[in-house]
Amino acid sequence: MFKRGLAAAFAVLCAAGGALAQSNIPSPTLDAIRARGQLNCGIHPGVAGFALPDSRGEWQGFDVELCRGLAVAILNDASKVRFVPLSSSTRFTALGSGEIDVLFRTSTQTMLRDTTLGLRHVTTYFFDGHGFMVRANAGVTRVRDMAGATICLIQGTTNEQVTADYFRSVSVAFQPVVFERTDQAAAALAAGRCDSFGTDASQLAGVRAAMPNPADWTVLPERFSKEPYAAYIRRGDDNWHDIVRWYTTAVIEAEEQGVTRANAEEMRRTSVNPNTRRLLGVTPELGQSLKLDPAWAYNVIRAIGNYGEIYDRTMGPNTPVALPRGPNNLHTNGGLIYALPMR
Ligand SMILES: N[C@@H](CCC(=O)N[C@@H](CS)C(=O)NCC(=O)O)C(=O)O
Repeated sequence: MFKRGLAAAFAVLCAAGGALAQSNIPSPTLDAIRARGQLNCGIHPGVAGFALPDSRGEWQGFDVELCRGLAVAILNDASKVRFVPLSSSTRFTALGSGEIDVLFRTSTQTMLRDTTLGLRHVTTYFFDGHGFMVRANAGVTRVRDMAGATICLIQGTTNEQVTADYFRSVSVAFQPVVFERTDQAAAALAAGRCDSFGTDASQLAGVRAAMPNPADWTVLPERFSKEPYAAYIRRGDDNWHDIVRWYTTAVIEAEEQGVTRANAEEMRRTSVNPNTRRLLGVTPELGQSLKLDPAWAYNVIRAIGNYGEIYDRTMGPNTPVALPRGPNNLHTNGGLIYALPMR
């Protein structure tokens, strides 16, 4: 009897020990955000679907929403976020120098970024792949046939290397024309200075949607790389890592559980499902483990909705970007989006 009691006590300690031990370690990033009352969030300077100011000058897009939601998780206020637009080539140094707390900026996770920049990438929130856009009447169907083509690329991106690697691998020559900004590359493409624009396919959909006549442009169906996006943070702040990681997971978990902006309040009141009660903070352990309000994830879902709602609003079929969910569907619907267990 006594032995069994002891074993049970150890089992409880084993399950919760990590969280209890960690809650005493401070997070310099979280403390700084609380002290200034605002999250500094690095975003793309302008691509439809991820981050683009609307006609009232308000930032809209998937990455923008993830910034707003993180501000809600910490400060319970979606307006307590300062958006810092960053080019591809300056984004990681801006993060390293402390100008931003987190980077939600169409940033692919790669091994060398993870191991050499003094940064950490967090949880995959978007699966993409490199593609090429050409004029619809160019008569091109296969990228391999673009021998000698001039290709617009953006400096400091994975896309520069992916393009060079591909053409080298098939021993075909091409001419890179490298720009700092997406709008410069799109303008060069429209003006005929490049035969093609090579970047992540989701962003090509955004660039195409913003062209004066989108039907003039085709995103070729081939994909040349894996471009899984995650938030980036600085190394050495494990509690901040936990917050960004489990915040991103909660947005996905909400969709898996069918918790939406509209029904979150009712589900919080009535659900008897322990997973839902934990997620929505009816029982407080998840928030406690992150040193956040028990209602942190509930507040997030009320403010920005679940993963699918954010997707639909920013790049879904009823938006100009109109990107099919494909790999960004839940794993239960044939996609790759999968929340680690929140318990
Ligand atoms: N996923 C890629 C590329 C991301 C990306 O944002 N590419 C283009 C956009 S089409 C860009 O950087 N634009 C720069 C700008 O407009 O400042 C990476 O992590 O390197």
